[in-house]
Amino acid sequence: MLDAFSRAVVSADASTSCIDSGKIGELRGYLSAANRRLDAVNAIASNASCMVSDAIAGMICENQGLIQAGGNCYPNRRMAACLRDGEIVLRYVTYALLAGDASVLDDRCLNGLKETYAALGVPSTSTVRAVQIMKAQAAAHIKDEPSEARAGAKLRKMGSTVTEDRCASLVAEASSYFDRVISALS
Ligand SMILES: CCC1=C(C)/C(=C/C2=NC(=C\c3[nH]c(/C=C4\NC(=O)[C@H](C)[C@H]4CC)c(C)c3CCC(=O)O)/C(CCC(=O)O)=C2C)NC1=O
Repeated sequence: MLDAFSRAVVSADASTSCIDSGKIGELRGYLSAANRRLDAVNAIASNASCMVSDAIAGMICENQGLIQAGGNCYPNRRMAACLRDGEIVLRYVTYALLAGDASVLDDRCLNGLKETYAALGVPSTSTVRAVQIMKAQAAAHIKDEPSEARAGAKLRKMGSTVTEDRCASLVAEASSYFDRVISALS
């Protein structure tokens, strides 16, 4: 498992070179935006159970066969496993976002997951749909712009003071980790 710093060391070592100035600049950027990164992680982590249940509910609304006999969210045992998997995926995405590196997600969550799902008959297209919903939710929470129309009375804002770019680079980075999950399952 690597983070932004150990990744720089491992890559430099692989080419027997020193850490170049471009890399140092990137790491300096990681440090100077560290508080924003922690806020982004917190925005996801403190909304996680709501995000997961909403994403899985949305996935089921769009494909109700999942909760009927023969569907992979039926019976309750499978429904529970599915919710748990949604939570696992979201948790590993937050770890990657904190570390600034995808290796923890790759090694400890995605490695072999496609094969496990194939063996258990878990439909990847449905899982991908739930992950897409979580990706959209995460972007809204990191930007601290959850949609009023969709959240209704449950609308919850983190109170971010960053207004100029709504943390666009962290939204893009988090999105890339969700995309990684999607491509690992596709
Ligand atoms: C730390 C990393 C880690 C991951 C990623 C993980 C995934 C994982 N999900 C599993 C099962 C499962 N996963 C699902 C998930 C779903 N079914 C659906 O229809 C939906 C599309 C989807 C939810 C989005 C279900 C229903 C099962 C149980 C399948 C069965 O036992 O028949 C299993 C088989 C063992 C078990 O049931 O616990 C594993 C290993 N376990 C881990 O330790």
